[in-house]
Amino acid sequence: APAGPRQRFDAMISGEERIEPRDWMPDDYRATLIRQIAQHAHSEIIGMQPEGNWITRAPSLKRKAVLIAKVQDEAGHGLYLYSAAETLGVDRAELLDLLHEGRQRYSSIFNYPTPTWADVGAIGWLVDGAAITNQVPLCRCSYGPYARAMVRICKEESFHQRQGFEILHVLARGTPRQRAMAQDAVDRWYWPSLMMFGPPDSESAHSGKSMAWRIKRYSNDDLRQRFVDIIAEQVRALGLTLPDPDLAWNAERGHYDFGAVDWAEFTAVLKGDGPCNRQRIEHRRAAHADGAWVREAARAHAAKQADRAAA
Ligand code: FAQ
Repeated sequence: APAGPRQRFDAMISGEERIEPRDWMPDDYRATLIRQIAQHAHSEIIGMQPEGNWITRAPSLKRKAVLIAKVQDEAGHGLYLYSAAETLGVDRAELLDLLHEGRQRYSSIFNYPTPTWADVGAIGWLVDGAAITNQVPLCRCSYGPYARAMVRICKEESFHQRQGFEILHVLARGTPRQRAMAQDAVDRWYWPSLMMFGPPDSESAHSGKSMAWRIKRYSNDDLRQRFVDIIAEQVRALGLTLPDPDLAWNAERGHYDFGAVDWAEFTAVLKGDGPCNRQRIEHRRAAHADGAWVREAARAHAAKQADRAAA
């Protein structure tokens, strides 16, 4: 007898074939992808705010040009990701409404403030570094449009990570005040960057299914460990330290041990009680309202084109 759609889907997943928009897929596979891709897209556009804060105050013309390019890349990543989500049968306008109503999430990391220029360096090094660690395996995600979007995004994130590292490297070799500013930024971003990987595996509601469907390839804790192993080495090249007294090489495990993440802080940020949650969402809603005339103009233009084509 011919295989049913579910058997075909299962065989494609276990055979490492890509699922494409027109293929049959289980409802909960579709729902999981919409949740994760929308959250990822929202993170990219909300993630423009903390660094966007420094565009008008970047310390040189060159730094300003690089920062503008980086923030524009984030907008672009948001757009590729909304497009990937739309292949699953949702509309981006609907997803934005859910974000604005607080019914879909964005990454916890973007609820922290950027009081100094060194924060731009720390975001590039730690936040983009964590993002790459999480996203490289997503290039092999079972859903084709998401996996393909990730390939280009990862290339751009690598440039972002390098520019952040270089900012910190320069500051760490600057005046005592610049060095202190770099260390302070690293101290403030280290723990929140570890939280980006999500709750511990024992608390991760979606990991089991997402790993079975090959959306996720590694668990939250495995990726967090991989990231710590990388930054524990890189911080030495910077000549700075990580604010973690328990950070130590464990030869037996072949990994760095690290301290306990404050999961109560993570939960509070997810609930909306982080330092900048309200500001971020208000700014986003205002930006959306300010853009209403652009959407209106685009609709009017499309209608005119359609009329002309019909005439
Ligand atoms: N923040 O069951 P799990 C970037 C939620 S990088 C907020 O483990 P899952 C680049 C989770 O949604 C940042 N919420 O979930 C950039 C779930 O909520 P629910 C974006 C979080 O999905 C750099 C609940 O906790 N990257 O933007 C977080 O299997 C610089 C239970 O968690 C991505 O989104 C969190 N950190 O694993 C831009 C990567 N962690 O639905 C600008 C793609 C978990 O039960 C500047 N996403 N939650 O209410 C993923 O890989 C996964 O979704 C994880 C979470 C690993 C984040």
